[in-house]
Amino acid sequence: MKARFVLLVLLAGVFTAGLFSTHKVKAQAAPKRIEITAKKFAFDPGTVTLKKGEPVVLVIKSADVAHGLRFRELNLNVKVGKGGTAELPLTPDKTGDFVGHCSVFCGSGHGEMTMTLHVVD
Ligand SMILES: [Cu+2]
Repeated sequence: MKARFVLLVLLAGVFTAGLFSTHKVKAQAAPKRIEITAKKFAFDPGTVTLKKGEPVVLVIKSADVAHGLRFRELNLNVKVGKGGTAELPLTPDKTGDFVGHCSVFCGSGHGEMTMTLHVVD
């Protein structure tokens, strides 16, 4: 009984510490969240402009089947389930245009399903 109480207190402590650290991160600088809808066979918006060195989170929502988004050059890949949402945190460290492709086969137009990250200084 006593052991169980100690465990509860420990768990509560860990949980509280977790909450605090989350708040700290948010207080510093919450990365900008950019919502992108993926549907057969396009991403909307098709181009997103980012600033080099500025952390963002791409929030990718599927409006139909499972999709993915891969930026080979940036070594990034994320998969989105049918009707689901996935988050892709990234901080671009070079300028230029990076073309991402759908990385989950989704039908006849899959090969043309792309979007561009336009990274500026
Ligand atoms: Cu696809």
